[in-house]
Amino acid sequence: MREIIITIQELKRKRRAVLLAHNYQLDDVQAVADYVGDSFYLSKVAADVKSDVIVFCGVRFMAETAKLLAPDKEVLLPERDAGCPLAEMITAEDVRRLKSEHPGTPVMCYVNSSVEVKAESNVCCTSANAVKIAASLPGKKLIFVPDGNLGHYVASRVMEKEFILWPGHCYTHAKIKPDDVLTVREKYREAKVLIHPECDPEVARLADFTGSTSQIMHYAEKSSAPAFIIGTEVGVLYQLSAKQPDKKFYLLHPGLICPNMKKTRLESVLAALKDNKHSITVEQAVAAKARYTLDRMLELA
Ligand code: CIZ
Ligand code: SF4
Repeated sequence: MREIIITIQELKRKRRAVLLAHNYQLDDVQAVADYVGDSFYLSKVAADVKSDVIVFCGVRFMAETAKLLAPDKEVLLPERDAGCPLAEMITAEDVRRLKSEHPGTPVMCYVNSSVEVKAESNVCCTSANAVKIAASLPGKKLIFVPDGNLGHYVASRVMEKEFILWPGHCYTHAKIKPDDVLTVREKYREAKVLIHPECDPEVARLADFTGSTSQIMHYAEKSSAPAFIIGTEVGVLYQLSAKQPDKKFYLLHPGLICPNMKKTRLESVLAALKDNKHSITVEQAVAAKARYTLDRMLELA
């Protein structure tokens, strides 16, 4: 075993720490983690896990979510600048304006959002549970922020409601164009096309299946198809190929690499454990409201 991995394991034991890694992390970071999954699964782990320290290998909003759900634990984000541009596409002020324009309409925020935006919202969601939660909310109207593509997807599944959408998007997923799908379909005729709902709705429309990373993995596991074209970040290929070596997985677009997710390396994880980098704090003034929004998601999902 590589020396760095041995040292990480030792420090983990010494500090009573667990490593959580998102499905979009580098392969060797996923390999060393105690829990790997999507943000919904990792939120539940953070809320329940017995440890003193959580090292969150992901991006800032995920570590902040863990801190909101486990306020007594030390939550570390190994790379301080690992952010999510989509989460930064809306401010709490924008949400307040939307609410005043649509009085009484509930606000559902994607977990890819700041603590302040969560605090202004009524319920949070991830891509794995957004449809279920939207359908379970009372009323005929819903404000959905900040991902317009995911919002569009949810609206297409919850037809009885009117959706007020925000034009946020993920640069990585937005790279895929409908022509890319048609080209790969032509090349790999036997393959199923699996797409993340952060992609353009025109792209999602061409998919055999649209779902979150965990749902995409589940679909590929259950399907008898020999090959799959994956329309989400490249990190998911690690687990897909490791667990199903007899099936073929092709990335739909070479640009499906999230630069922020890829900032965390084994060296960052080691430094996080050694030097307590970077300790996450959330503003007390908004923590309780944001936590309520997350609790509501965990109840309804
Ligand atoms: O919810 C998540 O973890 C993200 C960012 C993607 C997905 O679909 O799992
Ligand atoms: Fe944000 Fe997109 Fe990266 Fe996910 S893949 S963390 S939505 S920038």
